[in-house]
Amino acid sequence: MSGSADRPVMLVVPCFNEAARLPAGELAALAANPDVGLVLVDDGSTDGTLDLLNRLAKEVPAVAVVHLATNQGKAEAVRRGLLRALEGRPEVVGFVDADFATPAFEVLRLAAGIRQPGAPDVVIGSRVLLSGRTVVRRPVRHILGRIVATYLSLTYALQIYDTQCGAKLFRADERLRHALDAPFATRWLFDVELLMRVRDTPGPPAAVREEPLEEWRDIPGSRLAAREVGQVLKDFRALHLRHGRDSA
Ligand SMILES: Nc1nc2c(ncn2[C@@H]2O[C@H](COP(=O)(O)OP(=O)(O)O)[C@@H](O)[C@H]2O)c(=O)[nH]1
Ligand SMILES: [Mg+2]
Repeated sequence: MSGSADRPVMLVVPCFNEAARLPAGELAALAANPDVGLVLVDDGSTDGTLDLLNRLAKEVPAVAVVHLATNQGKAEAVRRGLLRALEGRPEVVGFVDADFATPAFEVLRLAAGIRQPGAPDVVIGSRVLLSGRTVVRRPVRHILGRIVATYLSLTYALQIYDTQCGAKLFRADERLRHALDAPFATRWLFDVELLMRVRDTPGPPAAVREEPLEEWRDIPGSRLAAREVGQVLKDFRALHLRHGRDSA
């Protein structure tokens, strides 16, 4: 780990072979906010991502880098980044995909929402194609994504329209620390596993607010390759084994 980024809002960006795709402008837009720090996690990349992240951390004080020597997958990359982010005792932590399909201004809006008095404990972005908003998804991904999100929400009684949007923010409290103690059983459906862990931690119920995004764009170059389909199926099974008892 390098750099010292600690700020009230700490955002984790998992990066696996992102050297050609990482949008410097979006990172700069986030890091320009004096309340925001970034934890960029290199997930065992083989394409020069680590050098790029280290250069950024040298140039921008609000950027820290976590280096995972071997590829662990997005779930573990995010978990390790969040654990690093929590070390500085921020108010809020969150994560966002390296392609910034959720643009920086939207991430900042979600962060502002969770810092208001009486705000919820968790704020998540939601890709709802409402009139007047820009939500651009390829039809096949849109349909498959809707099926997966609807299934997960109903099966685990989450009442969340879009469980899989890449932008999620959390109040940095003990409940979240506890939820991040152990590695996730899932590799791709970890968002749902994390939300269930937060929900199932003893104490007052966590308030979750889903925020429809003004703008979200599917960015080409998804790192979720077709060969990961088998892993996604394994994730469904892992969720079922651990949380089947919660089924509605
Ligand atoms: N595919 C993949 N992505 C990873 C991994 N580790 C971290 N990531 C990051 O997880 C995010 C996945 O987003 P993306 O590839 O756009 O997937 P999408 O959800 O299909 O659009 C990116 O920021 C990746 O760099 C990994 O092992 N595999
Ligand atoms: Mg993407």
